[in-house]
Amino acid sequence: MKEEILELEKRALGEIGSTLDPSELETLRIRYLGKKGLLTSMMKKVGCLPPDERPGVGKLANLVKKNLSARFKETRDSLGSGRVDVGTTFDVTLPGREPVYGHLHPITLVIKEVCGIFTRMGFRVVKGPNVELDYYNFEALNIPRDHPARDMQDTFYISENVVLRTHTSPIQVRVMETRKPPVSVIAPGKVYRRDSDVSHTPMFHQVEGLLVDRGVSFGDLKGTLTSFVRQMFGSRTRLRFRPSFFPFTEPSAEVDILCVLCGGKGCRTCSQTGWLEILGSGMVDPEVYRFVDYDADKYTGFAFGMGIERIAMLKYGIDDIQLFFRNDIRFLRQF
Ligand code: 2NM
Repeated sequence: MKEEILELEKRALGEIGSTLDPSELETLRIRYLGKKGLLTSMMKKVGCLPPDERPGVGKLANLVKKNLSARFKETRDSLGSGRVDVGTTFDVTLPGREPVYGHLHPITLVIKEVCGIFTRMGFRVVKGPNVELDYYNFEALNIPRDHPARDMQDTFYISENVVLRTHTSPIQVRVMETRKPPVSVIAPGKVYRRDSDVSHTPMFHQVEGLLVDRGVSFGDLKGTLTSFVRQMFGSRTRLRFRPSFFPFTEPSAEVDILCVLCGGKGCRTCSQTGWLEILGSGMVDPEVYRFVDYDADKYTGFAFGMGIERIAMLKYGIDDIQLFFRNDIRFLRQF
């Protein structure tokens, strides 16, 4: 009888091993271990054996029952509750699927690149509020009440004294108000203007910089910005400083680079001038120092500002600013 029990166990284990379905497994369990099951019936016959054989056979039968019960439970757990078809078993040797990686928006990438260049020169990145007081956005920057930039046409007014900042310069005013020179900061962020057509968006991005200390000259401005432009557009980039005007700097200069498209010959992008304007700059006007309580006889400094969308368009040869805001994955994934 011992051989019969062992033979039964072998058969049962084989059948459990080839079962792929929980209900099939349950049928199998009942066939072997149920009330009228094969092993159960065999155990009932132990009583009919000669007394000296009963303990040995009984012990073996109990052991086999325990073993089979454990295998049934184990197999049920590993099969789970759902069906597993022979055709959908896993091939653990298959290579994984490549995940779809996202990346930063091209505008964010350019902001990081610009800020990186200036932080390596010792500037510190500072932030400020997008909703700004008229005082910081205009007044302290020497933009008088009747200045055209104040016009309702250009500025989003929240209330009489509160606006969406039209540039990031108010950040620099706030820095000067709270820190004594020497200061050197770089201020990136969103700015807002009531301007919306093919070449303008009501929100765009700027990075501005400010450096104030004893003995800062226009030469320092030229050296710093030349270094920046050559890191940004290539070490052999030709550039020029062209006289300009801003209410908050005197003297002021705009920086042009030789047109990246026509190489200076003149084309549509550079309006036949051969040059592309990329940033504005100047020596901070002593008038601004009065508002922030800096001693204009002790300190001088320079400031500059650039539109990031424009820089990104020139750097990557993009002709439509709206592309940055349409979230078209075919455009975005190229950066
Ligand atoms: C520009 C051009 C020139 C500028 C000036 C200041 C401050 F606060 F120091 F007065 N911040 N930013 C500045 C100067 C900005 O953007 C085209």
